[in-house]
Amino acid sequence: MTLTCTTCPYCGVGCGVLAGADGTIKGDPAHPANFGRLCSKGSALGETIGLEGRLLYPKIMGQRACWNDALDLVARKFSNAVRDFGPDSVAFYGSGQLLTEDYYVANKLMKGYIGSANIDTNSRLCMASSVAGHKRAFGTDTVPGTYEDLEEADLIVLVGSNLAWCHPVLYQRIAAAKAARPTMRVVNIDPRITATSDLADLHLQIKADGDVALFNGLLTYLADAKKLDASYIEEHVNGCAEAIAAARHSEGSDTGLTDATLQQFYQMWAGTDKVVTVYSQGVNQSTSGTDKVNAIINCHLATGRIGKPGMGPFSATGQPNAMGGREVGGLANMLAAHLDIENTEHRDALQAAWNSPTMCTTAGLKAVDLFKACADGHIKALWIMSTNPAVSLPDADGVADAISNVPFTVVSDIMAQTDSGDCATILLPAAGWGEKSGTVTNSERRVSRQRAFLPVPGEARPDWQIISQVAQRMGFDGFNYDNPEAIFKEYAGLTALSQQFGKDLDLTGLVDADYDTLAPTQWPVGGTDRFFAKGGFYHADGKAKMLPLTAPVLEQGTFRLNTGRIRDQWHTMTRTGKSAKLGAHLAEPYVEIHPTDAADLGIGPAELIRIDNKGIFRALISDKVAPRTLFAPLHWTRQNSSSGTVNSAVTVGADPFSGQPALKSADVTAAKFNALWYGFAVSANSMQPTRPYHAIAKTATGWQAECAGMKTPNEWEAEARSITGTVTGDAAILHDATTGQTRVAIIENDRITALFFASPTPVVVARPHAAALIGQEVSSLNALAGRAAADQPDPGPTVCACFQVGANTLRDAVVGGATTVEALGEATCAGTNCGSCKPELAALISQLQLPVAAE
Ligand SMILES: Nc1nc2c(c(=O)[nH]1)N[C@H]1C(S)=C(S)[C@@H](COP(=O)(O)OP(=O)(O)OC[C@H]3O[C@@H](n4cnc5c(=O)[nH]c(N)nc54)[C@H](O)[C@@H]3O)O[C@H]1N2
Ligand SMILES: Nc1nc2c(c(=O)[nH]1)N[C@H]1C(S)=C(S)[C@@H](COP(=O)(O)OP(=O)(O)OC[C@H]3O[C@@H](n4cnc5c(=O)[nH]c(N)nc54)[C@H](O)[C@@H]3O)O[C@H]1N2
Ligand code: SF4
Ligand SMILES: [Mo]
Repeated sequence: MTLTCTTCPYCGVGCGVLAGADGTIKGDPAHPANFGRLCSKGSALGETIGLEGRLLYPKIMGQRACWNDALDLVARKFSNAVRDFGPDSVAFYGSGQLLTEDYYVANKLMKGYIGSANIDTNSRLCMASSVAGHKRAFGTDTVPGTYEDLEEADLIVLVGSNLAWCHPVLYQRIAAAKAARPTMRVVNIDPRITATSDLADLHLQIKADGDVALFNGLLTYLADAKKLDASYIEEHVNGCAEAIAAARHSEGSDTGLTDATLQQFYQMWAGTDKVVTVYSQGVNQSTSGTDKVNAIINCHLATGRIGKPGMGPFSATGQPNAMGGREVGGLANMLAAHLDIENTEHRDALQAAWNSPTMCTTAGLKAVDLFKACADGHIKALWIMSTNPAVSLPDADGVADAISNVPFTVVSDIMAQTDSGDCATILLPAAGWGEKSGTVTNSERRVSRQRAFLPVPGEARPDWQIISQVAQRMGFDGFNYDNPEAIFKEYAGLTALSQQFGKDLDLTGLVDADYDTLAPTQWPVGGTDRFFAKGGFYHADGKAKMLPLTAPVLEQGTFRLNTGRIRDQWHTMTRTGKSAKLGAHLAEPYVEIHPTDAADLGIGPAELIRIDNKGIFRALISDKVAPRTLFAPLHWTRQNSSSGTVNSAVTVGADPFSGQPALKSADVTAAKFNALWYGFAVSANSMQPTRPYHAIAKTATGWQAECAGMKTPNEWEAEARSITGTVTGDAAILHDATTGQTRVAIIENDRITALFFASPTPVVVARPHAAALIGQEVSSLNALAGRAAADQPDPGPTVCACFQVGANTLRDAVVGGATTVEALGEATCAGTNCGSCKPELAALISQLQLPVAAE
């Protein structure tokens, strides 16, 4: 099998992948992001490239259409709206998952040809506060450091980052460096204890949004301990005294941490030169997000710990091309090549370079406002590309209504049915990962190629082509590209403007490079690999700015709902949801709740919790979250759950500088969902149970469904058939009158096609085992028992996705003496492929080796 050298389409680590058309996936040993490593999601890419559920031809109002009609209609509707209502009556909403080439042409069309800046992207939900913080401090949106810094640091501080689950290969690189050099220390700052905490020498369980106060405190500590770098400040930094004065002002602000803990952290930070502070959404997604970014950067500037090996602030980007999107100006408040909309010279130079008929003059609508403008009728034509806002934006139900309210909405996606696509007028089939070519830029400014290794299915087309074809039909020249290479070269050449205006982005060295064989390359191309060790900032006087910051007053509502990610799913699950392996880790929408709160609400283990009357979730009772706080994943949608779309319940404010919504802090109410019965089903058929509570997931043998109801069904066989989508076959039913438990097996041609378990209390059954019975020739009695046969022990819930090793198997191995992660790997294979489950293996080992109680 020939393998193609490409880049993973998921997180911003940007790992190199060797991929084959037969689904072979390997880490690329030569790629400087991962040196051959892959996490569980990357390793399972082969399971997600099948055509199941794909959108393969254009659809207008639900009906198949030809490309000609579809493109003509889109061009006509956008042109008409611009003619009748002006350029600001139309909008694009894009994504950090678009390739640089796609992104570049979308921006060019909106800003230089339509003449509006109404193009915002999901990066607004993701990186906007980092962008704003960088600009305030450095005068440019630049990540100063590299991945090597994470290995060279003596202290890594992770703030609002669950790196073990969200940037697993970076986490593994740190873990390996720490193992090789045990003096290296890691501090994790998160209101929640996470898989990442496992690597940490110190976990600061900070109060949500206590970060500005924490880093203000650090700044005053550094000043008092005489740890400031006076000569660096003198030569390269403005605003230090004001920043320290403001920090002193917020002394005593609430962080939720004890003085002793604070002192321990401050001493560690002050006493270690080589510090990297890594931050992600616990920082960005907050009403004080931009201030958090600057509070962190203040401490690095004040100590001159920036741009040197092993030192610096490091914003970990989320999406594979979050960084590339920022480079091509993919937000409503910036222009391509790091140029500024507010600057007339920048605008004129870009318009001249494009030779375009017009140029936007003011910033456009940011994501949340953009959808408000859709709701109130200002937007007449909307184009959503490569993102699923009806799930991922706060007030997701309001956003779905807003999209439906726009007279003409286009959704370009690879999937036929998504929550956003369901609200659209027209669906355009995009070529997906493996089928199209282009470039992405990762968190350390490294540009890598994505290369096609699969045929384009059906009538799908790459995004850059769809956008260019619409532009041409709107009567614009400047879009007659033959391939992504032509676009990349135009864009790389354009970064000369960035240089001309004294900015940092420089890809001109790639204009003449061979696109096909382009090796992963960091920008500035041919220049330094780190920024700012010797100053050289991008404010007018060349200096950086420390910001005077006020710590926010922390408010506690009834419950504070924190949201984020799980290890094995990617956002709205349109791709990772196809993998049975990935689905096995956590198979339904859940809310983590502290034991005292669960007791107060009368919620027992595995019962259901209702949030704000907007969502129903499985309760995961755990002391890893603080009392009065809840945590829920963002991944579930209306396609795979009845009410697991967490953003239906998330109504939040936004950061005043970046416009990034505070997705980590919805103020909600919580109550027990009083189900009368709980059910679990496995089936060879796909299921759409539509019960008051349900969630479906792919299994190796078909599908599984969790469900619950408010009314006990009259007839369990009918209920089982309806839920499992099984009309034919014989049913065997077992009902236990004392426990109220019912079991139904449906058997056809001596094979089990579906199993259904119902109970007045949460269903206890070995789920992986039940799924494994589908398609088997098993006596109906055994099937109804829902238990493993004696020679088939129940492996328990899956921990290792790659080798499908369950918690029971692991527990047995630990009890049998495998008391290190390595020994567990040898005994069970767990953790020996991608290593993403290693933090959970370590946690399991320490759980089972409880210290011997004192006499
Ligand atoms: N498995 C997986 N990996 C992913 C993704 C995915 O969908 N799945 N998505 C990618 C994308 S786009 C992104 S943006 C990244 C996000 O990567 P991360 O930011 O690491 O992930 P999150 O889970 O959103 O949030 C991180 C942590 O912030 C904490 N937090 C909440 N409030 C606060 C606070 O006030 N202060 C502090 N200090 N911490 C707080 C949360 O408890 C959570 O553990 O992940 C990327 N990687
Ligand atoms: N509550 C809460 N909400 C959040 C967050 C949070 O932490 N908490 N995090 C926010 C963040 S950081 C992010 S980045 C967003 C992510 O949220 P979204 O961007 O909305 O989520 P995705 O599922 O990644 O959406 C990508 C869509 O593009 C489609 N797609 C895949 N490949 C292609 C392609 O090549 N071309 C086209 N045209 N389409 C393609 C996929 O099928 C999918 O429908 O969620 C945000 N929402
Ligand atoms: S860490 Fe995992 S998801 Fe992120 S790029 Fe690497 S393989 Fe892909
Ligand atoms: Mo993100």
